Order: sequence, then C-alpha cells, then structure tokens
Amino acid sequence: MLKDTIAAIATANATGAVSLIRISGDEALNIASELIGKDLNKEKGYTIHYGTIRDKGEPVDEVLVSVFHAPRSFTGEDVAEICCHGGVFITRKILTLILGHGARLANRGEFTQRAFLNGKMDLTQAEGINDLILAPDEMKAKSAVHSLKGSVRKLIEPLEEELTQIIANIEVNIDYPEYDDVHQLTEEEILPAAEKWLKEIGNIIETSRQAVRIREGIDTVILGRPNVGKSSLLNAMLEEDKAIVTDIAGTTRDLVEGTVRIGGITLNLIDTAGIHSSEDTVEKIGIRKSLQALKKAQLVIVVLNAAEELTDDDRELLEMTKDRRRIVVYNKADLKKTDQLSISAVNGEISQLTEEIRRMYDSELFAADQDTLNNERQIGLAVTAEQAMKDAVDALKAGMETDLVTIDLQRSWTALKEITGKAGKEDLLDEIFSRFCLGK
Ligand SMILES: Nc1nc2c(ncn2[C@@H]2O[C@H](COP(=O)(O)OP(=O)(O)OP(=O)(O)O)[C@@H](O)[C@H]2O)c(=O)[nH]1
Ligand SMILES: [Mg+2]
Repeated sequence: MLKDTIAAIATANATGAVSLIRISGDEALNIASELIGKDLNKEKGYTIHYGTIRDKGEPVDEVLVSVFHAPRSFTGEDVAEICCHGGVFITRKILTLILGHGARLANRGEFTQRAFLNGKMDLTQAEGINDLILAPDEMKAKSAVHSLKGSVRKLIEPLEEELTQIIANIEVNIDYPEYDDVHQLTEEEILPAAEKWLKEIGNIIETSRQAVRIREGIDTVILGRPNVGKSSLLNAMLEEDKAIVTDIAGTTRDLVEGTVRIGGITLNLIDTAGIHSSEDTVEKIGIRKSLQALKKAQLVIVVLNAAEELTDDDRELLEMTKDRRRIVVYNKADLKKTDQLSISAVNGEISQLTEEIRRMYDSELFAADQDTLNNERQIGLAVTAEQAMKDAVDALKAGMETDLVTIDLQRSWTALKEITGKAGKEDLLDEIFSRFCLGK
C-alpha cells in the first residue's frame, strides 16, 4: 500500500530543544492543515508556516510546518514536516493527533523506501543515508555522503553501458547472421570488449574490498609468549593503562580490546594471553581464546623479546602465523639493540611499528579515499556479475551457441542492475531495442 499517508517522529526519542515529525502521502498537507487551522494545500512548496496545534480547541504547542508538494520532496509525495518543542510527551501527543487524523505510523525506513520506489534515489543512495546516520568517524561519513550523492551509480553506469553494448552486438549476431561473419565479430569485438569489462569490474571489486576493510577497522591481534610485553604494547598503542602489566608470566588471561587510529587507519586491537604450554586451568582457557582470536584476525602482531634468545614457543608462534598478514616486532629494545623491527613498549617507543602499519595499509588507505562499492551486498552482486561474464567468455571461447552465451550475459546484467535496485526484465529489452532503432 503505497498510497496511504504515513507519519513518524524523525528526531531522537529524547528531550531536546525541538523535535521533527514527518508526514508523507496524499493526506499529509490536509492533516497538517487541520491541526494548525490553516490551509497549507494552497501554499507554495519549500515554505514554512507558523501555527498553533489545537486539540478540541485547547492549544497543544506552537509549531512550524514545512510544506513540500509531490514530487518535489524527499519521498516524492506530499510532505509536511512539523517542527515542535522537543519534549518527549508533547512530541508523542502531536504524533497521536496526526494518527487520529488518519495517518498510519510509518515502518522503519519507510520514508526512504518510498523515496526509492518513487524514483527519487537508487538503492545505493538509500544505503548511503543509513550509513551516514550511523557513521562513527570521518572516513565512513565521507564514503556515505558520496554514496548518498550517487557515487556508486556513477561507478557502475559505465559497466552497464558497455555490457549492454556487448549484449546488443551478440543479438545482432543472432538476428542478422548474414550481416557479419559470426566468428569474426566474436573475435574482433565481443571478446576484447568482454576482457576489458572484466578488467574494469575486477579493479572495482578489489579496490572496494580494500576500502570496506579499512573503513571497518582492521581486527588486529597481539600474540607472543608470556612476559614479552604484549599488554605493555597494547597500552602504548592506546596511550592508556588498559591492560594489567606485571613481571609475572601469565598476567593476561582474558582478551583485552581497544581501538586505536594510526594515520587514518583504525585498528581494533586485541591483547591476548601469552601462548605457551601451560597446566594452569585458567591460563589454558586464556590461551585457547588467544588462538581463536588469531583465527579471526586480519593482522597479527607477533611480539618477541629482543633481550632473550628465541625459544621454542617463539618459533612455534612464528611458524603458526607465517602465512598470515603479520608484523614481527622485537620488544624491550631498550635492553638490547637489534637490527630487526624493534620497539620499547614500556617507554612508549613504538614508532617503527606504527610506521610499518602505515606502510602496510598504504594501498588500502588510497582505496578508502576512492569512490567504491560500499558494502558486502554491493560487492557480492559485482562478484556475481563478474563470474557470469567469465562464464560467457569461456562459452564464447569454446565456440558455444551465441544464445547460450546471452544467458550468462543477462545474468551478469541483472546482478549489476541489482546493485542500484534497477533490475527489471523489461529494462534490458527496452535498452537493446532503443539501440537497434538508431542503426536499423
Ligand atoms: N625493559 C622493558 N621491559 C618491558 C618492556 N615492555 C614490557 N616490559 C616489562 O615486561 C614485563 C611483562 O610485560 P607485560 O606487558 O605484562 O607482558 P605480556 O606479554 O602481556 O605478559 P602476559 O600477559 O603474562 O603474557 C613487565 O614487567 C613489563 O614492565 C620494554 O619495552 N622494556
Ligand atoms: Mg599481558
């Protein structure tokens, strides 16, 4: 039911200076008009009107009502936005009056959903709105606002365009086989275009993965045998006395977590129990947790003791993490100098480590600054589109019938269109036909 009129409190459910109540749908302006006793239907869009809301003659609140006429509103429908005083009680009372005049309480996200259904924005822009509201930091806010402004659509559009051209070329093959030598067209036009397209989408997927990874923060685990200074390192990185540090081996038992930003990179740090063979029940549980954290981590910092020879425990840890993205640091460099990457955690001297982290995530940081796909949904669909195109290329190379190839290409096209929510079976035919008309 798109036609009914919906209403909701748009501001937080808490006391504030003002609150905003939004009404959208055919009856929006009528309802607001009745509440303040002034006909807002006659008023121009983008105007604000002062009035007093009354309930059975009794004044309830003084308000400002913004008027938007369809389709020039957020939802594309008639919209009234009532700005009232920000008490929780008064705001709810006004909402109740609005509902009493025939509006329905909106579902979560329903205003944005209507905006999408009315063609005011595509799906990636709608996702951008949510991401912007939830953004905890500058990096995420920036990518969200770009997405809101249509950056994902702009990224995808050239791919859609080229893919449609490839499909159109194949259709020509099928419909007018006498026009061109089928084999020649495949070799000279379709395959090169498909290869180029695969390269482009591959780049987008790769950059997007890097960007998403770094915007979410890197799950980083600090590992090492007992007493090498893992907790001291966590504290140094956080610049805070978060984890307990003592000279007793086996101090840390539980995982201790903290978030730190290093040159624009967010690390979700986990300090762990020192790993060695232990008979202590509590310590054994701690060590098991350390190993679980290692499994999930995206970056491993292996801490060794510069002042001592490597032990079997050290060697085992190095072996265990050798295929992971990792940084090996020699701590306690104040006690003994080393040519390796070294730090002195108790003294807060960790610059070699932070430099290494920056260097390691350089390309991700660059990616995070680009317009990219912004979440797993979008990336997953791009991967589906890529795979379908690979299938099509394989089929072409194997000399399969062109109509079989078209099935793969259509799968690719549909996945691509789903990113922005524009997929519809009719669209592809329309687009192809519109091309045919020009030339033939
Ligand atoms: N000289 C020196 N001592 C350090 C340094 N870092 C840590 N220590 C000392 O080493 C001891 C152990 O430090 P922790 O940070 O508790 O070591 P850990 O690896 O967390 O130990 P567990 O939690 O038991 O596994 C403490 O006495 C620290 O003061 C360092 O850079 N230089
Ligand atoms: Mg510790």
